[in-house]
Amino acid sequence: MAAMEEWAFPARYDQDYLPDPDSPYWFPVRETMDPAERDAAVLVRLREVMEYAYANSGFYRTKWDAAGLEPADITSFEAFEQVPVVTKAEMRESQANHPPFGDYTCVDRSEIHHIHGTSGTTGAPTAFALGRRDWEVIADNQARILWGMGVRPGDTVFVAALFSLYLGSWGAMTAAERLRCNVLPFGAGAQGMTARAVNWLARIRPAAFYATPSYALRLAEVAEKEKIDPREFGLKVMFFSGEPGASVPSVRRAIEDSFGATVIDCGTMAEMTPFMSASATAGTPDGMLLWQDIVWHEVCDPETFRTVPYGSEGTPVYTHLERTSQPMIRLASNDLTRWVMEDNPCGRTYPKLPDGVYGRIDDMIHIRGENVYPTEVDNYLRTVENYGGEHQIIVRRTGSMDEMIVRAECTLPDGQRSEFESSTGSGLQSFLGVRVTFESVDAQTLERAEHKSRRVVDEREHTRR
Ligand code: 8LH
Repeated sequence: MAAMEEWAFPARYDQDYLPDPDSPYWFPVRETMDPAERDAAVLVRLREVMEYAYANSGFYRTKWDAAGLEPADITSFEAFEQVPVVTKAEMRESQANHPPFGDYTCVDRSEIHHIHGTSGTTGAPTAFALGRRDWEVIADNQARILWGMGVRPGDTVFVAALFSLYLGSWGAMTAAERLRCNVLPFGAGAQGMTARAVNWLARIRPAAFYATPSYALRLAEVAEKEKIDPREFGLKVMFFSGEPGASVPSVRRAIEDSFGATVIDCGTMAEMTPFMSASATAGTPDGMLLWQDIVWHEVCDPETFRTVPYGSEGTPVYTHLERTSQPMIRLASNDLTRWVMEDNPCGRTYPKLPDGVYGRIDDMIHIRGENVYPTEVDNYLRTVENYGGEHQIIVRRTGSMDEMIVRAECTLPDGQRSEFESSTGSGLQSFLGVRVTFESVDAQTLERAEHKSRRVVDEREHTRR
């Protein structure tokens, strides 16, 4: 077997490299090799990354000393699964005790190239410090993944996501730059910006587009108001991250139908940038492949953090194989997914998340002994005629019982909605398998997301919200 291309730690990629224009792969060996051979190389790498982190970060040294393990012990994946996971709470604590970037940061402040952060409005934000060298490696890795999606040098990439603390937009932009695309860093979130985006898209006709799935649907609505058919934008590929949607069948279909483009799901977490390491490809456009030679993805039991067998559901746990500034080693995502290992039509030998990431464990609604994912409500409502495109899920405690109220927009005038309400309510109830109180409101009255949607209002006292 030929050697894995540019496989070294710390990583440094040839910045002039571009694949053969006819190749669907950026690195044919790394992407199509026997997975067992790739895993063997990854195991050696995991030890190297752990040695690096042990030598350069008080956080990991203390954590692993307490667990009684050291990097040299990692001689098998079973041993690696004993490495305790890192939680977001630990990172916040580390940053509080070792401000501003925490003692899991392994490089000097002078080497930091970008600072990003969590954008939540409550609680202390977490800062992401990305090294100069890491930034280059991130660009290279994600350019490779964009190549896999079918984006090519010279293509215009329209980035319609927030350009501030959010890493998604910056990650898409640097990747497109490395790929020698022309980038339109349009952004999102300012007053009137969506209507302007519609006009720019119609004028520039980019090949590729990046945003959150909710924002793409919002854009389609605004285009309709502006009397522009989004198909006229001529988009070839639309890639999405940040929230479930691109793998939710009816949401995916709605985007494909509106824009006439291939929809690609990607994304892990900001901490894990290059976050596109879970991504579909042009040849395998459904679900997400796990690019195991960029980030090591495990799908684990949420209690034990041991991997679950292929075919099973669990929570993703991520490990960087190439980052040196804030390497994440077994970062617990708190998300939910299912993984499989099968032949991928694109020829890449990576495992796959066939249904994407369905949502966060914290966002799952537990109602009368049943679990409901908010994305299931979305998936159902988008198949209903006269649905107005937005909804809210209210979870309330009445006495000792939990109650779920779904409030959905309807395009019919008030007074002509009784059939819509009764059939959608009962349809939703049988789709979810739980009792639902269903209400309708006028179309265009619920708030649209400019970034990630937040549709659940959980009024129960005992919940974390
Ligand atoms: C997703 C997905 C997806 C992210 N399907 N859920 O966009 C990628 C990065 C930059 C990002 O969004 O990071 P952030 O803000 O830390 O949020 C991470 C969470 O977002 C992740 O844990 C998931 O819950 C969600 N997410 N991409 C479903 N393709």
